Amino acid sequence: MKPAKTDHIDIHEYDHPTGGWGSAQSLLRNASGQGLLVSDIWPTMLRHNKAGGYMCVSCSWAKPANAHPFEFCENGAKATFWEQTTRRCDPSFFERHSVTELLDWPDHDLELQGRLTQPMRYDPASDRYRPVAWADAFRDIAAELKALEPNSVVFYTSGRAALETSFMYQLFARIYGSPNLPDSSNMCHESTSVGLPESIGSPVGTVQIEDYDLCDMMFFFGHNTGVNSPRLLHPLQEARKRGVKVVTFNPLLERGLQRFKNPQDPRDMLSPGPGTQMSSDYFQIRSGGDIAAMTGIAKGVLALDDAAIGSGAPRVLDVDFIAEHTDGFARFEAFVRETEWTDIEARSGLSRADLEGVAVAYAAADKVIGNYGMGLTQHRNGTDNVHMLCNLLLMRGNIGKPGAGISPIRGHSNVQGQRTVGITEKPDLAPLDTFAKRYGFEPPRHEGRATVETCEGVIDGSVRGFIGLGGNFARAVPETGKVEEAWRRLRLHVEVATKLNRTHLLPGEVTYLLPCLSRLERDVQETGEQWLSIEDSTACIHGSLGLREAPSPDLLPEPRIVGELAKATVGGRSTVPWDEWMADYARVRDEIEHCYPDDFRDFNERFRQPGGFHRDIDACKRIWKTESGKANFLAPSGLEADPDVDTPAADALTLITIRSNDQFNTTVYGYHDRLRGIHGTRMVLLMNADDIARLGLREGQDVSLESSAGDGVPRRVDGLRVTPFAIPRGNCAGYYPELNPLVPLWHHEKKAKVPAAKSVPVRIAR
Ligand SMILES: Nc1nc2c(c(=O)[nH]1)N[C@H]1C(S)=C(S)[C@@H](COP(=O)(O)OP(=O)(O)OC[C@H]3O[C@@H](n4cnc5c(=O)[nH]c(N)nc54)[C@H](O)[C@@H]3O)O[C@H]1N2
Ligand SMILES: Nc1nc2c(c(=O)[nH]1)N[C@H]1C(S)=C(S)[C@@H](COP(=O)(O)OP(=O)(O)OC[C@H]3O[C@@H](n4cnc5c(=O)[nH]c(N)nc54)[C@H](O)[C@@H]3O)O[C@H]1N2
Ligand SMILES: [Mo]
Repeated sequence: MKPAKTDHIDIHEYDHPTGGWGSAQSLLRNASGQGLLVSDIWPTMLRHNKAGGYMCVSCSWAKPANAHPFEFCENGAKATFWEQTTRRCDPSFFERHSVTELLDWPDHDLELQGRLTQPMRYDPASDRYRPVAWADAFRDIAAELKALEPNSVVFYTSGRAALETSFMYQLFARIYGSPNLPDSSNMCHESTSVGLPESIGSPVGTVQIEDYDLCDMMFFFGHNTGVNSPRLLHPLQEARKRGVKVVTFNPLLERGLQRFKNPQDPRDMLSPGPGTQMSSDYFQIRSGGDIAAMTGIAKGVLALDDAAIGSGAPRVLDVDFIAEHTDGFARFEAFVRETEWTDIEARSGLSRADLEGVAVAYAAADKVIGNYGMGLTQHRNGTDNVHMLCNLLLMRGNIGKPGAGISPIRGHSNVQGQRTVGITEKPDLAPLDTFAKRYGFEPPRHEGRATVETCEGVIDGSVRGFIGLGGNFARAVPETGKVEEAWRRLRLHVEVATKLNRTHLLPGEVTYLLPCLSRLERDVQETGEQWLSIEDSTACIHGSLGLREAPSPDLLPEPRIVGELAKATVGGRSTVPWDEWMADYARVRDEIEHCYPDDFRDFNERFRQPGGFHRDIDACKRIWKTESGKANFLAPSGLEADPDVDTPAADALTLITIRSNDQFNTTVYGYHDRLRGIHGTRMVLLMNADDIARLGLREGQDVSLESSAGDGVPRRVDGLRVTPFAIPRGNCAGYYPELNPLVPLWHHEKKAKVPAAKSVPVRIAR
């Protein structure tokens, strides 16, 4: 791929808060880039994240019942404009450009072509996508699927498709006979989905939006809130004004967790000050140093508790809670006491005094929320990270009470919900017996392929068919070089998508690109206008009603595409009435309620209420669905982030792959990472100034990075600009997905298999 055209590279420190006027300017630039007028976008934005409106297609952060008149943020609005674009990627575009030619285009330019307008089939003779009728596409794909061995077909989901679509999709895959249901979660919060049940017996967090108004302290571990869940800055700002302590651990100084001005608050915008200070304490931890840091804080808490026992003061540990509700405290305590401060300091890069200071603040707080993101989950020991944050919270009874809890901040807008309704490769996580009985078929009972196994299967040829319900799979995964090369050997490649991306340019022998409506758009079926639903990061279910006209008359809604494919492929093989479901999504909601009665009681009656309805999460009520029946303290095996990489060579660096303020995953809106002061290019390598000097480099120099994973596999990315940045020595950072070719496929979380994208072993190529 050619590097993106860069008109003007400008890198300088950004001296303004998150939000503020910079945010407003960025939005205007974005809207006009999509050919949108203010009069056009206003009516839409007023129904953003509101009861009776549509739910944002960007992040999964909670949608409060008492919504602000403008319940959106800079990045939610950008995502909405990007989808509403007046541009169209129609058959004439594909007539002008061959697929091989398009492979040279940067990600940004591909999606910039606008919304896909017609179903297309790849024609190998002309190397072009050509229009095809929907009926022919469904018939042909079904015939291909029937000829393939179901175990060799993968059904991927990216995290946007609604609960109704996702439920239908997983049933389709299972009736067909494939348990291969990976989703973007496998690259994201799978460490949470594996780690939390072991600790507290629930795969999702325990915090609701109201808890942010009640807490008196918060931790932020490895989440870039100002960019990736900006609406969370609003409750956070309110909390800071109440004097709540916010303690942040992040290798990079991220502006959103430093300073914020609320663009929706005129007083904030017009005041000359620097904005609200969002973190009371900000610690630039070394990548992968979180277990060490949390062990240090726990050590500090134990020391304070020892002192309290000595002086007869009230205990610092919540001993009653620990006795009644937990298991494994003694083992955990032994681990913490035995771990030396010198190791903690070396591994975390933080001082004993600082960590003991955090322990003092933690011991003084009654209600504490532990927030976290990819900085904890995308590591070799991501589940240990999750366990460790639970341990820290459990020490003082901070799970299962108002104002406290654990808050994994999810990614895609319905990624959590997809899991709830059966998108999983693990047979134990779906109610297979209920499916079998209700729909009269025998689902596969063995474990299917998650993302890493899918990549392995594409490379070794055991995966023959791939259906993508959204996403940009081949671009988002590790080892992209090898995966792309092998992709062409697939027999069948089908993508359901809104916009063109790089994965679509990797044809198999038979390849279809099926364009769908987005959630913003009206969906009218035989029984009238259709609602969809999603689950947010705090386990609240919301209705969503599209209001925009479809960008092309030839688009179909996702439930119809899934239903028609299912009908054509497995029509007579179950009792599922696909036609009735496609005609009335309320019928699908009734089925979801039947299969998941505890989570979706009175689904159709409740899902449109403001603020959504909360799924009953046992851990919130201190009911622990673990083997021990208690919340478990789980000690990590050690402090190392990456037990399998030997002591790194002197020139090795640990690469953190990050998102800019101008992207949503592989969707690159533009080249302005305003909050980090990087404009005009994404090909940067952020480095500590001492490392730049130590390695004999200079600012602005063009370098190549190569893998230092020690497995002999060549991996390399060229054309990176050395850029000094506030980052710990030995760490460096650059953008995802450009740097994905450097992530080894085996370099993933031990149990959850999330690619360890925050600790990639690299060196400067000489
Ligand atoms: N605008 C926008 N919104 C998004 C997305 C987007 O791309 N754009 N993506 C969506 C998705 S799918 C997801 S999963 C979320 C992702 O949201 P986040 O979880 O915020 O993910 P990242 O931006 O990848 O990185 C998180 C932070 O972790 C820090 N970090 C890296 N390594 C470590 C470490 O070892 N320890 C600690 N403590 N911190 C570390 C990084 O410096 C970075 O600030 O956002 C969602 N929302
Ligand atoms: N190195 C590195 N790699 C990473 C990460 C990282 O931090 N570092 N993060 C990982 C994470 S957290 C995630 S979640 C994955 C993301 O991986 P994916 O979810 O696979 O990727 P996206 O970029 O979100 O997918 C964008 C595409 O989705 C399609 N799309 C958008 N809206 C819709 C819709 O409504 N319906 C349909 N059918 N299609 C739609 C569009 O065609 C668009 O091009 O990447 C992972 N990869
Ligand atoms: Mo994600």
